Amino acid sequence: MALLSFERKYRVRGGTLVGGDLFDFWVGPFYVGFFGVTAIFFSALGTALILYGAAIGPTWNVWLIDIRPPAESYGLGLAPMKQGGLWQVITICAVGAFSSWALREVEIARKLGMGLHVPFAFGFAILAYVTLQVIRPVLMGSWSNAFPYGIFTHLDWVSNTGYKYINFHYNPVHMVAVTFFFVNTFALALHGSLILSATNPGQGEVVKTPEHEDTFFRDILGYSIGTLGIHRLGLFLAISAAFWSAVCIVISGPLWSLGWPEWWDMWLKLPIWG
Ligand code: UQ2
Repeated sequence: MALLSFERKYRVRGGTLVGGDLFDFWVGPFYVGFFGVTAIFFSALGTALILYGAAIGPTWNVWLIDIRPPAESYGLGLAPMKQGGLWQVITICAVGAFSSWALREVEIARKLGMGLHVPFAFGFAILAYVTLQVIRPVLMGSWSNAFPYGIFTHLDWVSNTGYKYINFHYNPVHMVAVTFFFVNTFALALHGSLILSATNPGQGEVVKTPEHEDTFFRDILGYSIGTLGIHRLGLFLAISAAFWSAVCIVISGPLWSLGWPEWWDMWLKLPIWG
């Protein structure tokens, strides 16, 4: 079935979580829905506030624009707009926009009778952001612990936060998260190259099948994870990378405030050395 006729066949009412039939329509290729409206609202307002923050700031240089969270002294309270309040409203807009996007994914998946794996996976990205900008600052008692909205300045935040714990690479959960990111790139490189090799067999050759893909890996490793299995593995690796990233930063401060290299002193303090 051609793409356009397939879409027409599945452009049916229903599956909405909120608003019933009210926003159950499309604009061009885009499904709207209640959460399409809220996504547009939060992203438009958030973007406008970033532009306002840039306008009242010292520079229009895109690399240097910087909208900072409130100073330490404001704790978890509301700050005046120019002293971090802007950052607070922008953060609410960001969480509102990301959540709206996830729920719009849910509505579209329900319409199509699909599983909810896509919004589930996206939920881990949202969790990582919320952990950095909300959960950890709340646990530490001040919004000043969140990162600022600026291209260079958020990189400075990462560097400064890392050095606050002397060498962040000694954080054992950071090690786990990095390992998941690397294995994820490895798996996607294997999968992407395998699919392209099977579908591009060369001029005049017929496209190869999953049997060929299985056989390649059985010949070289004695094992093929399978066409469905590689996607399960990919989803697992990706959500694990996001999840352990969130854990590794949320324990830095709330659970461990010394340098991460010192954490390994626990090895010498184990009660097994006699
Ligand atoms: C595979 C398979 C695919 C794949 C890939 C494999 C036909 C099209 C890449 C090979 C993957 C394996 C053996 C798992 C590697 C394990 C880790 C942790 C990276 O068998 O089935 O489907 O794309």
